Amino acid sequence: MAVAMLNTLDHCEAWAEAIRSHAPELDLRIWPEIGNAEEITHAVVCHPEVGALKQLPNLKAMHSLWAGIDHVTKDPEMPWSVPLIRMVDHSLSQGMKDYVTGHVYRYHLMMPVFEALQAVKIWNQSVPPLVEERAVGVMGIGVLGADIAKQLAGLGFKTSGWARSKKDIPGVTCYAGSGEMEAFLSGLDILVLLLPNTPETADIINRESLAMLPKGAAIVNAGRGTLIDDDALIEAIDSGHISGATLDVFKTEPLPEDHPYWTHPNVVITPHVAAETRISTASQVIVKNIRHLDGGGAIAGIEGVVNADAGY
Ligand code: NDP
Ligand code: OXD
Repeated sequence: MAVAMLNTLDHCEAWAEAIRSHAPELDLRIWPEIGNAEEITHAVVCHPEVGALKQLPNLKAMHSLWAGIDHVTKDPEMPWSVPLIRMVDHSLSQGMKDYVTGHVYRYHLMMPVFEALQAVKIWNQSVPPLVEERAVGVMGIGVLGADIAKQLAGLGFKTSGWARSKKDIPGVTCYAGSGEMEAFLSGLDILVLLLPNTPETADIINRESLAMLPKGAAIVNAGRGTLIDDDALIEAIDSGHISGATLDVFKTEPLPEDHPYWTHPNVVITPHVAAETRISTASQVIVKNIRHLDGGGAIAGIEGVVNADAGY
C-alpha cells in the first residue's frame, strides 16, 4: 500500500514533507517516480498529468488538494469509479470568509463611490445604509458558502442563499433551483458567487440572470471564472445596471494582459487568492482521511466526497 502525489502545480515537495511529518508510516511516492503502480492505493492530486490517474489500478481514493475539483476532472480519463475527495479544511473556510466579508463590506460601505469622489475632490456626504438594510446573497451554499452566509447573517446583513437543494440555515433565507433563481437574485444589493465549475453552472451569470438583479447591485466572484459570461457582465457594468464586480477567478488564469477587466474602473481583480489551501492544516486533513480509509472506515464517514453524478 502506497500513496502517490500527483501534483504538477502546488509546492509538491513541501506537501510531501508535511504529509510525511504527520504520517511517517506512509510510503509516499512522487509522480512519476511511483514504482509499481499496482501498489498505489491513494492519490493526492493537484493538476495531475492527464492520463496519469487511470494508470493506477488499485486506488481506494483520490484526495484533491483544492476544494474545487475541475483541476482533476479536466482529465477525460479520470477514473470516476474511484471516490474523489475534495478539500474541506478550516483554513480554507476561514480564508474565504475573510475574503468575502472584506469585499462585501467594501461595497456595503460604498467605498467605490467614495474612491471615485476622492479622485475628483468632491465632498459628498452620502451615508451608507446599516447592515440590516443591505441584502447580500450567496450563490452556492455548500461548505464554504454556508459558512459565509452564517457569518454575514451574524454580522446583521439581510442574508440569503441559493443552492441546488433547499437548505435550512438559521438567519439565512434559502432558495433552491432554477425556479427560485429570480426570487433570490431580485432582492439583492450584493451577490457572492461560490458555485463550483460544472456544466450546469457554466455562464450562470449571463444577460438573463444579470437582468434579474436590481439596478446598482455588485458582484463578488470567488467561485470559478466559468460562472460568468464576461461580455454580459462588462455590458451590464457599462450600462450602469451592475455597479461593480470583484473577481478572484477567471476563465483563463492568469488573466490575459489584454483582458478588459484589467483596466475597467469598476472591476477589482485579485489573482485567485480568495482562499488558499494551507499546507500546514490541509496535509493533516489528507492524513486523517487516508488513515480513516486504511483503518477500514467507510467513505461515507469522510467530509467532501464528490458526488460523481452531480460533478462536484
Ligand atoms: P460545495 O460542493 O460544498 O458547495 C457547492 C454549492 O454549490 C452547493 O451549495 C451546491 O448545491 C451548489 N451548486 C452546485 N451546482 C449547482 C447548480 N447547478 N445550481 C445551484 N446550486 C448548485 O463546495 P465548496 O463550498 O467547498 O466550494 C465551492 C467552490 O468554491 C469550489 O468548487 C471552488 O470552485 C471555489 N473555491 C474557490 C477558491 C478561491 O480561492 N477562489 C478556494 C476554494 C474554493 P447543493 O448544496 O444543493 O449541493
Ligand atoms: C480551490 C481553489 O478550489 O483554490 O481550492 O480555487
